[in-house]
Amino acid sequence: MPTTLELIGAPTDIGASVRGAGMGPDALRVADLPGMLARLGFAVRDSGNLAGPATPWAAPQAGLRHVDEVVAWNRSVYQAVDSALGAGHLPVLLGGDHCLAIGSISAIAWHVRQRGQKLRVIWLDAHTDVNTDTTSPSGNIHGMPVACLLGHGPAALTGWSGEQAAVAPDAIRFLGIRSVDAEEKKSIRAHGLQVFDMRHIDEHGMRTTMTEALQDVDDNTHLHVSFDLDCLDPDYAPGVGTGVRGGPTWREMQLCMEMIADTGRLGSLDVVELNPALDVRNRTAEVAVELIESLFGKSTLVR
Ligand code: 4U7
Ligand code: MN
Ligand code: MN
Ligand code: MN
Repeated sequence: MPTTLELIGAPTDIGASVRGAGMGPDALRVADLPGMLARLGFAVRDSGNLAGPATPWAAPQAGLRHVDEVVAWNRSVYQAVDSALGAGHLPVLLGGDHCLAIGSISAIAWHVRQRGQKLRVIWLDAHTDVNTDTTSPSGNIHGMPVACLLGHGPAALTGWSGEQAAVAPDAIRFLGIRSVDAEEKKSIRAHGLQVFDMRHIDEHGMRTTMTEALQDVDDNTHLHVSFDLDCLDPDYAPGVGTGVRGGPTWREMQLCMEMIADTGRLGSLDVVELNPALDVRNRTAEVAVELIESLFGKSTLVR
């Protein structure tokens, strides 16, 4: 029986301060994500788009922008990912901004614990997203999901997996990092987070970097990939709200995805921060689909 991939759209930019990520799910469908996955041999179930509150575009309050709405969207995401996993499907969250990883990864962490598996999160991003309400320079919650998943930040956004920390600090690998706020650096050091930043990729290359990042992934590991499209260099992926120069090329990102695919342990995926309002003829959505094709084993099928 083929693995069933369940696509869950979460059309919102609630955790950002640049508008447009809410159009991400449909841009990925226009770029034929479902068709591509079906051609790879998967059963694909597109659950359509979740509904949630509109984005008020209000100023941050007590260090958090739109916190009630962020909670509401993440609740829907949690439920959808939880029922996909309960049905034995592999959930693919189509964001939406990166705050949605709180709900997605919390649901995944719960199931992984029930199954007695080991969770490993690969965070592909220009940013480490480890701010909290007290450290964030923006108040934007898409810069806080890692902190929330580590059990830090507002009570309303922590503890969702049934434990204060959904993810242990040593279960995360960051890749492509090149924009880290001063307070985030302190928290990275305090938690001993493993950050493979752009300098590391420059000095060692993507192959060595991925070998390191995937070390000790075994056949009891559930691999979750949280793919923020601003991980890529903006030359290849212009359709993002918080782009930073100097990211991996299309080809480097392909190798990253291929090496994750080679583990055979991919168990869930977030595709976030795609902003069609800033894109050029849907190029970033198409690039995302090409990379996700490798992540789900395009190249291994021809070996
Ligand atoms: B994304 C930022 F200050 N660190 O917290 C912040 F630079 O999900 C950016 O990675 C966060 O795109 C980017 O606002 C969040 C900023
Ligand atoms: Mn980012
Ligand atoms: Mn901690
Ligand atoms: Mn991010």
